[in-house]
Amino acid sequence: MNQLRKIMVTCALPYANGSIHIGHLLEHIQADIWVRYHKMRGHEVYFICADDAHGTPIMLKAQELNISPEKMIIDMNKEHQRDFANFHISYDNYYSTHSKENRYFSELIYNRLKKHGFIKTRIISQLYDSVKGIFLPDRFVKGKCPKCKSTNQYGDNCEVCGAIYNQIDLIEPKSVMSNVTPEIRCSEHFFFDLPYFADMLYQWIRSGILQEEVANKIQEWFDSKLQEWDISRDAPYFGFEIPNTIGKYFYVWLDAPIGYISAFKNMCNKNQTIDFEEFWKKDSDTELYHFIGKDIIYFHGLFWPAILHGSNFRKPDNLFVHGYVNVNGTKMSKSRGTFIKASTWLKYFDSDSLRYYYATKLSSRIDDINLNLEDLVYRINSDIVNKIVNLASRSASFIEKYFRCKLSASMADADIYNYFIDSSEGIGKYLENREYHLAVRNIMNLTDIANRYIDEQAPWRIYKQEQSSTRLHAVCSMGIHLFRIIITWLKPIVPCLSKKVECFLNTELRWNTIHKPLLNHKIIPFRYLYKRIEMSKINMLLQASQEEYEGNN
Ligand code: NOT
Ligand code: ZN
Repeated sequence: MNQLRKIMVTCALPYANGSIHIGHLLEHIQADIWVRYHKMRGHEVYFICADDAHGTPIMLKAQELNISPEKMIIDMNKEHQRDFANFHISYDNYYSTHSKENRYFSELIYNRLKKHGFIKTRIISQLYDSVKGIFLPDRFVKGKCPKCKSTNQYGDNCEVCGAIYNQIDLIEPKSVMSNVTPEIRCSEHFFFDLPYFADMLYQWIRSGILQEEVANKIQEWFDSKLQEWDISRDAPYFGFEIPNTIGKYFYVWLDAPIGYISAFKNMCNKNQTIDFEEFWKKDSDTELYHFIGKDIIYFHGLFWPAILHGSNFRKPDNLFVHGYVNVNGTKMSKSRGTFIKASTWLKYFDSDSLRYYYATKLSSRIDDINLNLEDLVYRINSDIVNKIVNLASRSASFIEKYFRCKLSASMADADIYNYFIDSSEGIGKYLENREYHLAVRNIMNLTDIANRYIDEQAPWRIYKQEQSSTRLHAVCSMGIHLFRIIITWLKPIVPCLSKKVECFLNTELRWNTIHKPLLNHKIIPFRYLYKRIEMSKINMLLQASQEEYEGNN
């Protein structure tokens, strides 16, 4: 028995100004499989997330909807929680960064950083939209790249030549919102002294824990020298005001990751048996992992560990970084209908289908994942329906008809059973290492072996020759035994299907007890476990998804 661990797992906090879509779901499904697997193995795991509720885009979106940001983020939070629940993402707490706990920890961390001299102030020049009355975030201003002169580039970096620059260096800048030429205005800003933490970060990055691609990416930023980080924004801003200032707010990216801490704290408030300190104190021997997309490595690989270190909290043990989702080979697109919302998906397909398909694609690498919808339908029908569910149904029918739903008292083929059990740790290792595609491939190979066993033993032939003999009983029970092992392995991936199977097998599927076959065990009459999915739904899904955005852009 391996040692029991205490683990915190987070996903990136979704912004509170948009719906959950299949791009988000890749990450939440990836993390959920990992969490469910570790919980199944008996570890103490807390799975935490929250809405990222602050910042200019959220403020502007609320204005556009003509409601207060407070109201908008409450509605969004409900919607997000509903969508995640419908995909069976098993959060232990889902909170919001606009919370009293998050204000408390943001202030605490800021005050500690300040006390240690890690916060500097400086006057900077910024682009100001005098029509809208706000300083423009980098994504709200476009102009010509100061380096390669490409047009239509955002205020932070050039998508053509990759140059990183300051928004005031953009040539012919225009506000994306009002299309006016912004003015340059000066204002005092607060900076976090990231360069001070260079040595600590270097060690953290090079300690060998990070995915190689991630370490290399962070290394590039190191090579171009770490910069002080602007953590303040001027009013009007939706966020937390910085203590002892007037009209200065914490930049959303400061309080967003602190949301991990405060969502955990909020859970501890609700469940007093969890010890907050044990998890977040500097030398905690619990584990902390952040599942994130490759676009936010910068924040989690540099600022976040530095801020935690500088304010006397523990650091993450690792970042689990994934790539983006492409649909049918290209970037998700609203006009093509491939920017599919979680709720739209569920009108045409079930949640397990997406979970299973993503699992067949996910690895520990940061390559993009291609969601090919035809391939998905094909894979689900072929793997889940034709192979897995069929294994159960063809065995169960005899057990039900001739043996009063009771499995045999002895095992027909202990060698195959043991071969399956011997594969278990290997499959577990693949799940642990986030090589889900290998876990699934392995499980499907074993499913083929199980089906071949039934094909060769041919219970229908046995029945013709011997009627309801002991051999028929043992062979069909064997099919059910192997089916049980297979679904136990798949339980973290397809929770809905496994729940139905638990009902059918009249037992809880537990990783640590599958080595014991269900001898003499009574099962429930077989009902359909998973319905074949239809190719014709694909176009309906894309169409519906496209319509949702029409006139909405
Ligand atoms: N809302 C952000 C995004 O990119 C993620 C915030 C993650 C939280 O969707 N924090 N950090 N660091
Ligand atoms: Zn350029």
